[in-house]
Amino acid sequence: MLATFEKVVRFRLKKFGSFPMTYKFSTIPQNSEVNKSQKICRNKKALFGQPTSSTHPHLVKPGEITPGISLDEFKTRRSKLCEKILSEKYSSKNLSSTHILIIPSSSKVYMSDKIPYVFRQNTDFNYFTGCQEPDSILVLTINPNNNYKSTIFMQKKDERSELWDGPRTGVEAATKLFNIDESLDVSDFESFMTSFINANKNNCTIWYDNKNIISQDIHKKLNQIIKKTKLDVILTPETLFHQLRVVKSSSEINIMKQSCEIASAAISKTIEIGKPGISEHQLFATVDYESRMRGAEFLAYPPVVAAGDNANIIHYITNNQIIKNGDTVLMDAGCEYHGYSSDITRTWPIDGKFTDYQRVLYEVVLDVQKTLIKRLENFPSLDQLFNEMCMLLGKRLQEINLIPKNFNDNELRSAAYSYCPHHVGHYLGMDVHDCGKISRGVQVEPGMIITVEPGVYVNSKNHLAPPEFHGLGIRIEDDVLITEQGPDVLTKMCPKEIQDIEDLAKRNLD
Ligand SMILES: [Mn+2]
Repeated sequence: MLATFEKVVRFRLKKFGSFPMTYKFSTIPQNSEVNKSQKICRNKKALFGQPTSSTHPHLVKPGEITPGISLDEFKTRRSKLCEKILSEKYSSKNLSSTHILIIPSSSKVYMSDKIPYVFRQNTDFNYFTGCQEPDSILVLTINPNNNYKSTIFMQKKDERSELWDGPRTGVEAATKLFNIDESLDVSDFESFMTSFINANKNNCTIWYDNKNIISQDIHKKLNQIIKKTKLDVILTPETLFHQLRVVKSSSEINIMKQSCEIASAAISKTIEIGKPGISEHQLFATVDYESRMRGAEFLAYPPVVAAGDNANIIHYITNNQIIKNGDTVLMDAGCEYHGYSSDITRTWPIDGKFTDYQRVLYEVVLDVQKTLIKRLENFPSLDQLFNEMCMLLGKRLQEINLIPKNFNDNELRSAAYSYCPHHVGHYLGMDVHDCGKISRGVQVEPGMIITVEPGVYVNSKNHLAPPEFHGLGIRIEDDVLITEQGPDVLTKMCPKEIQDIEDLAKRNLD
C-alpha cells in the first residue's frame, strides 16, 4: 500500500531533514505532467469505476452491467420494485400517490489512516443498479399517474482522487452505463430531495431504511430535509427488496451454480492437502487460495476451520491450532463470485480414517442431512424443516445411546436441540444469510436457494453422552436450489459420503 504524497514528504522531512525535498522535485511529476499522462491513459480506452465489457472482456460481456447480469435485468428489477410499491397490498394502507425511495451505496471503511478494508457494495443498492462505486445513491420516484423514474447520484470525476483510487464513472457516463433514466452529481442530492418533497408536501411517501444506516452522511442530510418539511411518513423498504431478492432469476442461478462449484472444488482440494501436523490457519489459506484461483473475488465470510474439540465452538474463526492425528476437521467456508455467495460445511478425519465413534456420529448427521434434502420435494418452510431435523436427530441419537430411550417427543426434540443449537438452514444469495426480512416460516418455492446444515456437537459438559463422544463436532452443509422438479444440490461436487471423504483425505499422506 502506497502512502499519499503528503505523507511521504512529511515522513522524509522528519527522517532526513531537507535533503529529500530535492529528491521530491526531481521525481514526482508536476500537475501538468499528471494531467497529460492521465489523458493519454483515457484516450486508449474509456475508463469507468468498475469493469465493463470493453475494459474487462474476460469478466463482463456486452450488454451486461455486472458479470452475468444484463442491463435489462437491472431495469426489470427496478420496475418490479415500483410495481410492488403500487401493488394492492401497499396501496390499501392509504398511502399517498407519490412515492420516493432512497437506497444509498456503501462508503469506504478504513482500518487505519488511509488504509481501507476491502470494499463491499450495499447489497440492495447493488441489486437494483449494478453500480460498484462508493458514496452513490439510487432514488426512485413514482408520480400519481404511476409513472416511475430512476435517478442515480454519482461522485463527479476528480483527477486527483482518481490518481489515487482509480477511475470513477462520473455523472455523464452513468446514464448509459447503468441504463438508468437520469444521473446527477451526488452533491445535488439535497437540492433534489428538497424540491421533490416541497413539490409533494402533503402527498408523498418516503421509502427509506431509517434504522439500518448505510451512509451516515446521507442519513443525516435526509433527516434534516424531512424535519424541515414536517413530513414524517417513512416506510422501511427492506422487506420489499428481500421479497424480490429471495427468488433468483435464471442468470442469478447460473452465477450461484458457479459460486457453489468453485467453493466445492476449493474445499475438496483443501481436504486433499490436509494431513496431521498442518495448522487450521494453513487450511484457511488453502481454501482461500483455491477459491480465488478459480475466479472467486474472496471468501464470503471468515471460515470456520475447527480441529477436534474446537468444532464445539459454533463460530470458531480463530483458526490457529495445529491439527493432530485422530482429529476431525470441521470446515465451514464459501466464496463470493461476482457478488453471489456459497456456503459449505464438511467434516473429515485429518488422517484419512474416521474412528469408530466419529464414524457413527458422522453417519447420523449424513443420513439426517440427506433425508432433509429429500423432504424439500414437498416445499416445507425452513422452520418445518428445523422441526423435522430435531425429531430425526433425536431418534438417531437415541439409537446410539446419546439420548435416553424413555424420552417423550418433547423431551426428544429439546435434547436434539441441545446437540444442535442452531437452525437447519437459511436463504442464500448475494448475502450469506440472505434476505433476513423473509420469515423462515414461509414455504420454500422454486427459485429460492437455501442451505441444509444439520450438526451434532458433543461438548465435554454433556451429561447425556458417553465420554467417548465428548469433544466431537460434526456438521454437513450443502446449498440447495428449489425447483418444480425437486431439490437440486448445487454443492454436490464436494464429497460427503464416508468412503469418498476418506479416500480424498488419504491422498496427501505419506
Ligand atoms: Mn450456512
